[in-house]
Amino acid sequence: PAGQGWWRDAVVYQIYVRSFLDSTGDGIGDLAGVRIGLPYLRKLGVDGIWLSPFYPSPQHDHGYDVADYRAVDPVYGDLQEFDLLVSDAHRLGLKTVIDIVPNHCSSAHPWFAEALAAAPGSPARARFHFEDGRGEHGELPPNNWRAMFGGHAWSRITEPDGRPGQWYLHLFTPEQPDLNWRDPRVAADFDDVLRFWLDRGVDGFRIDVAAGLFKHPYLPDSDDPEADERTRDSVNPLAWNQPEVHTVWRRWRAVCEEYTARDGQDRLLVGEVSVPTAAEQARYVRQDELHQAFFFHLLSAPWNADRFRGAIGSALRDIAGTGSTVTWVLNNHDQVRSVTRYGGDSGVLGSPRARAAALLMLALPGAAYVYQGEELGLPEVLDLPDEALTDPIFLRTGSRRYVRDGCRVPLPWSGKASPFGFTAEGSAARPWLPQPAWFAEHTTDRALTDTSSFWHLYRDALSLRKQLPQLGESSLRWLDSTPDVLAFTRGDGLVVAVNFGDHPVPAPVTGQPLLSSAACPTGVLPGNTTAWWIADTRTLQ
Ligand code: TEU
Repeated sequence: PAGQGWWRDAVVYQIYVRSFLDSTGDGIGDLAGVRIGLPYLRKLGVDGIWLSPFYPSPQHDHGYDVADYRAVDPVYGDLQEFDLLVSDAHRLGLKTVIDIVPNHCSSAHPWFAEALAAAPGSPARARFHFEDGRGEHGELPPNNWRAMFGGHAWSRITEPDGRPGQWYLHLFTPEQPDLNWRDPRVAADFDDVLRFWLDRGVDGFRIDVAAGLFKHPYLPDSDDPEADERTRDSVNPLAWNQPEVHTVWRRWRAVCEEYTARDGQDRLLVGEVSVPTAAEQARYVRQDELHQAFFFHLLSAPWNADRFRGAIGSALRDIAGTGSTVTWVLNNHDQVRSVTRYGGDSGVLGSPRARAAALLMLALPGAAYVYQGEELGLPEVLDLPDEALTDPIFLRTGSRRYVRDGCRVPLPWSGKASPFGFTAEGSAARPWLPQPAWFAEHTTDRALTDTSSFWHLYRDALSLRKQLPQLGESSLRWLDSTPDVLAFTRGDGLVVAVNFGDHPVPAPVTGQPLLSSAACPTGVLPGNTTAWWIADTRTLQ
């Protein structure tokens, strides 16, 4: 049975719990802090929240290394605190989506400890990918695959008798052993995990590396072993996107539908499906599989009208046959923040372009995710000292090129100096990543009082999404425009135009815009600006 589809055009706010708000004064955000922040999010006007992993974890990858799928890490709170958070969120009308990490667990998970203590070929080892090495003494890894965050995708263990022994597969860090989804116990255990959280009232799951899970059954060598490491994207066709993964999403969807059948509310499955094309991605979004998959091609497009048009066009085309909607995203906890990505050489264009991109995204048909701090126009923190960096990408490769700490710096809430209200007043602990002095310009307190802030732009756009029927499910129709401009209509009467160029162009419609990312003199669309108008669309070509 289909639920009411609340997710189809929902805007969900991604909370990186560690960096949202610290209620205990240890310098690390926590679930109680999230609870304190809920009224702020309600005021912003989002429909729900997605919580990054808060499970017990040695934190080798900030919780994407889960040691217990059914508990809360004491750093973040406990189950009782989680229950309070869900009920508060629901009272405020916010759906609650949690992150689930099925491709790998932590090497500190009891499953892995049991596997290490057991013999080669034992059932405990069968939960993972344990293989004998190549070479005369098994001293070489079983195949040539590389890990996403650097180095071999295999690590060798010491057998219980003290001798060097088998190798296990990890597509990320060695502390994140990949689970073997060909073992039926793995699927059964995850069914129980889903039910555990659904019974506690969650509205859905964000599925980590949802194109992972299954590997080629024979684990053959790859023709291009460095591909994943080079691009930080899942491109090794032997390690990702295997046809069997769809059986898991069907199974998870069936579990969700059981809950939907009871109360008519959809339980959402949103996948982080990193596959090369929009067409390939659409195969995961089906009536009996995932509801949503993040569309990353918009995020990866540079500030360029053709690239944005191409990304939007392919997303809309490929989703069309699925019965679902596109899931747009401009920022997340793995990517350089949009203000910095679009900044150009001097950086000054970053803010106006990120505002324009936001207003464009929020005018597109479908759902959208907003990453914490995006609504404050936070730039990436690029100058964190090496000693402060915690991202395993940096720790393993020594290169700052793909480092993700800069988009994870704790949020500024108030005041003129660190910790900017992030950490409880009077605590001696510093935020787990240092906040730059210029965060003072981006506090929520300032944003709320300054009507020209990013925050007000997001708030106004979210509120218009609720008021304007055109911004529901109606389709998008492109209007002819000059090369640097994207213009389209939504439904009857809403006209949206984005000027990607630096120079003003004539607006496609006369009259004042309903909402714009920068001040628009009548009849003009300034450079690096998006505007929305209500117009008589019959007069437009
Ligand atoms: O990311 C999956 C993933 O494929 C990443 O390699 C991503 O492409 C990269 O971070 C971009 O720089 C997910 C989580 O979002 C990430 O935070 C985790 O580290 C990773 O899975 C492992 O669980």
